[in-house]
Amino acid sequence: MKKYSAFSLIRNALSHNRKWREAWRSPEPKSDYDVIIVGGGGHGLATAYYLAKEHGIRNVAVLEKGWIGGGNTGRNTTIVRSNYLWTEASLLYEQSMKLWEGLSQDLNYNVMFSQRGVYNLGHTLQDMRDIERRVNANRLNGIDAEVVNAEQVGKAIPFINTSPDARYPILGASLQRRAGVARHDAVAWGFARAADARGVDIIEQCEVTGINREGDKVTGVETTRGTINAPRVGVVVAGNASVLAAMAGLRLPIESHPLQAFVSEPLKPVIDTVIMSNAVHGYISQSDKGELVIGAGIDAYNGYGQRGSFHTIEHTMQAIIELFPVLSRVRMLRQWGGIVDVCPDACPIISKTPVGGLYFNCGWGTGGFKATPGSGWAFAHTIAQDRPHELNAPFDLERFTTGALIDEHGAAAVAH
Ligand code: FAD
Ligand code: PYC
Repeated sequence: MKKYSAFSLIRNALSHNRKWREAWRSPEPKSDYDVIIVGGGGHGLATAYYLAKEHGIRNVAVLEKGWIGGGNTGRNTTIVRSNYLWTEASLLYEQSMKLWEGLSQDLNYNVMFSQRGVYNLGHTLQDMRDIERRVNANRLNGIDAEVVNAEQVGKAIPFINTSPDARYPILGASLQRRAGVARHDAVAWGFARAADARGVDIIEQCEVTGINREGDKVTGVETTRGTINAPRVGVVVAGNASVLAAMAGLRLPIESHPLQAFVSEPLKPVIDTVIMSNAVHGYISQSDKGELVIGAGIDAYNGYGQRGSFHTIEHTMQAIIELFPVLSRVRMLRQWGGIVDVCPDACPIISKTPVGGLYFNCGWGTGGFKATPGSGWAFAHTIAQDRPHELNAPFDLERFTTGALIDEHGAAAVAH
């Protein structure tokens, strides 16, 4: 068996991929579908998968202007947690967490979900009061959460600076043990393969350039590969939501910002959990390859560039070295950016729109990776039933006119 595997590895390595079986087909677009999903990130692919799996709607196209997972799905720092403050948000993220917990089995694809815990550090008495409030709120909603003190933080996280003389001394943290990280590319590929297996057409290199309507109903989209018709269109394009909304004559309460991330040269295992600090403004984990995965806040200006400004890089590095002085001589390997769409209440929109058959899923800001399965699951329900599921009803567009906002700036954490 071993001999065969080694031989097969060499044969595949020399085949220039020609004999590899494609994980999903690359079909030509048909002229008509029951549902079009615009955007082949994790959320769009998950929506298509759950439309087929949960609602039996298989005549579905996912239209992606580049390659699947090439947007924020492939650019994020992979933190998954459900410790939001308000019941509406925490139940939505917790639904996602439950789906994460069975996702590799469900997709028959290893998404490398690793429940290594997430610490949100507290550095002031007010931080600790906020942490206690959020932990209590989480527990009331049946979500695991604990308050730990500085000594426990120091024991669990080698090399972290717990000195009381630090600029922002660590007083404690919230800890969600079921939280962690997942492999972002694998999430896109796993959903794509599983959706394709259920009949969904995934069409890459196909940019949507217009949204067609007759009166107040959507009829399909214009694309760089021609007109494609469908009575229902779901738009899930992360940092481009306002651009797509404008194509349908809609305005969204969204601001687009660059958000950066960084990885270091690979190191031996030094950090086996995820650590975030709002006060020093940085977060860190370690990938399975050994790279330290680092990030901080959005770049303050609006923009559609998938890059960021130098002073944010400097600020992030200062924060990490303040928490981990021992890392000061580690070399950084790569930096990149994504575009994040932020709503005024730091919560997403998963909603019908005033245009019949047109649905938007957007505004996840800096925190939508963790929501990928739950978002797709709820959006699929909204499209299939033409009404929101009770879990995403509070995230309707209407909240911006009724005033029923759900302020999650605190739990959106470091990145806001
Ligand atoms: P995307 O993956 O961006 O997919 C949208 C797709 O739409 C793209 O592939 C794009 O090419 C396509 N598209 C756009 N316009 C068109 C068009 N006209 N026609 C066709 N296709 C189009 N979240 C967390 O929970 N945890 C984290 O640790 C985390 N870290 C982050 C770090 C960074 C640096 C960034 C940028 C984001 C981070 N996020 C994190 C947020 C998270 O990445 C996003 O919320 C989430 O991935 C959004 O997924 P999506 O599928 O909606 O978007
Ligand atoms: O939502 O946990 C999060 C997060 C961390 C970094 C960016 N977003």
